[in-house]
Amino acid sequence: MPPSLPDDPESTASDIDRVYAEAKEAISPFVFNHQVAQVFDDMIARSVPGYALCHEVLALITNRYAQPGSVLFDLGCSSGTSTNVLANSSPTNCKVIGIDNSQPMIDRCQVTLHDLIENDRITLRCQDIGDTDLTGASIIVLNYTLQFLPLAIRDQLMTRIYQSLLPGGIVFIAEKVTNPEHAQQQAINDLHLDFKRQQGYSELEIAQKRSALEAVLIPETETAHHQRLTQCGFEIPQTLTRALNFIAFMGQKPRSNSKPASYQSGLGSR
Ligand code: GEK
Repeated sequence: MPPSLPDDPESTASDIDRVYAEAKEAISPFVFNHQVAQVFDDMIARSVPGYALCHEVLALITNRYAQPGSVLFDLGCSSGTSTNVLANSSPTNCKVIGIDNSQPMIDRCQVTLHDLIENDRITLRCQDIGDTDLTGASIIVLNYTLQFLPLAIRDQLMTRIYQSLLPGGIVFIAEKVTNPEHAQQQAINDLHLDFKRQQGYSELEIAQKRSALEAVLIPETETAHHQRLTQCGFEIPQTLTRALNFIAFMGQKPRSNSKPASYQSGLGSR
């Protein structure tokens, strides 16, 4: 079944993901190049179950935890969906910064977020996350980005995020995850394939993209993510959304000498 055009009346056929639609002689590792940037919004919405829900929850988190006058980072901002949520859900004196090391993605983002950039609400930087100074942040977002970083640097990055956040600051992360139980992993993987078929991807597209992502997207277990946050010192690491093998979770840096106020006030309420 060919992919149908999304509901957005402004989208055109050139915005539809056909990157792996034709048979390729050899599959090279996936990169965020111009071709991907052009169709990115369609690609991610049709590949990641729960993508919209993750951003709805990010809006709630930003609304509650963004600290006035602080910095909010979107690491691996791509076309700016999460960056946009940060800007629209935070006090106007917060500085929102989107970081991505792909120039084509930053170019795409610049178009999507044009008005907010013009109004100095958002700054974009084409930069590696490893080179980004995160000082003064009250929220740091890594939506579907950590999975693309080498495993060996993930602990170190999360420690730096913890150290850079203001007291009470939040790290919000969305990831594809694996299940250590083989049967469960198989079942959830099959459902993810069904999701992609339902979104109009052909068997060829699914197979070629999977092969391109093989050594590039390295998922971990939900437990490994929670343990890493706890080891860094984050309180209440918890999963907020789940759709098949994709989750979004958060951790909070403690406010000095006390549990987070929101945690205390939430007790006993319903
Ligand atoms: C969304 N958050 O739509 N430094 C900077 N950027 C990087 C690095 C790095 N070391 N490695 C990868 N990226 C978005 C989706 S996509 C996820 C994020 C996906 C960037 C990369 O260029 C790409 O734009 C992004 O991280 C990952 O909510 O495509 O599944």
